[in-house]
Amino acid sequence: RKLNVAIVGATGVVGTIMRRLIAAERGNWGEVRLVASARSAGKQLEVGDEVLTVRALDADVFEGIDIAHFDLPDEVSAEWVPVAAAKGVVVIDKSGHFRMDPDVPLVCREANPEAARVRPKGIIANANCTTLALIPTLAALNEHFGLVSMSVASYQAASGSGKEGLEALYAQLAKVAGVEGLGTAGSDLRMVLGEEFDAPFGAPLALNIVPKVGGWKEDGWTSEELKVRNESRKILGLPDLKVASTCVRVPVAVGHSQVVHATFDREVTVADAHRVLAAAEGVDLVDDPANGVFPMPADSVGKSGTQVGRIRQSIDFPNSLEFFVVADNLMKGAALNSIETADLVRRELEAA
Ligand code: 2RA
Repeated sequence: RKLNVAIVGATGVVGTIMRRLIAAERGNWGEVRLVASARSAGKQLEVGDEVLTVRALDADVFEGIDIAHFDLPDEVSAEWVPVAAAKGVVVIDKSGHFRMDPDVPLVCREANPEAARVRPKGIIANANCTTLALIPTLAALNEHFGLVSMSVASYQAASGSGKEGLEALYAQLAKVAGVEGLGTAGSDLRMVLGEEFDAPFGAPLALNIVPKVGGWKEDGWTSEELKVRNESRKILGLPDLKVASTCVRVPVAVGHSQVVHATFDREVTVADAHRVLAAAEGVDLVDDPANGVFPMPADSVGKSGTQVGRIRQSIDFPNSLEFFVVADNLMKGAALNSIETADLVRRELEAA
């Protein structure tokens, strides 16, 4: 029989992409079930040509489901993922709640596909979008050159904060458009936007950048910066990887970019890196400086591959590379990675 799949959190920006990706592989599945909060229950949503009615999240909604994709706030996942898993559903959870649990694999198929088979709690975690943008490139380079450390600075899109973030950015852009000289004198930007536009980024995003993504943690780090470090270590199987990270929100709709300084245990030339990355799964090499070709968030939207370019051998550190990575944060950073992990599980269950 064909397996049945649920999308839990089907109405958000990631849920919309999940429905599109499931529609593209509809033939692989029996029933597709859409689940959301009670507020959205009864809504009619499309999955390809089908119109499905959204069901409310409750214990009964998992009856007959084999694999469930969860895209819910951390505290809601913490409560409901175990409910689904207890019913024998394999859950692929995008929240941060289970990622660092030693009994929950954190899977990115370009790095550790085999980890998806070992899931003592019936739960597989999907990493944070910023981490996932890096992993395909890092996994390939690590396999060939031995990754020792990395320093990362991110340029993260507003949609990382979901529908609310995207709508706030568009509202701010509409407000600042055409205001001559705005942002050049005193605090005029803050006055035009008004305090209400501080949400959800903690500061204006139009004509600005915000060097804080996620919540504050100890010693001035943010949750996002710690996720890049801890999740990269776990997925790459490098518990001692040295990582420094600074995460920044920029006025971009979709596409998380990162500047990376990565150090390896041997010398790596640009030609070496090109050879490896041109053949790497999940990586699009976009690096032709002579012709002005480099990755940008505007070109990453909707793409399955992570885009990497501006690769340089560090002038003062021959074992280090500088490069620029961009990924659609809603695709590889969220929906696509979850779909790819589900594909690993589906093949395993079908072969059993
Ligand atoms: C962000 N990484 O961009 C977060 C979302 N998971 O805000």
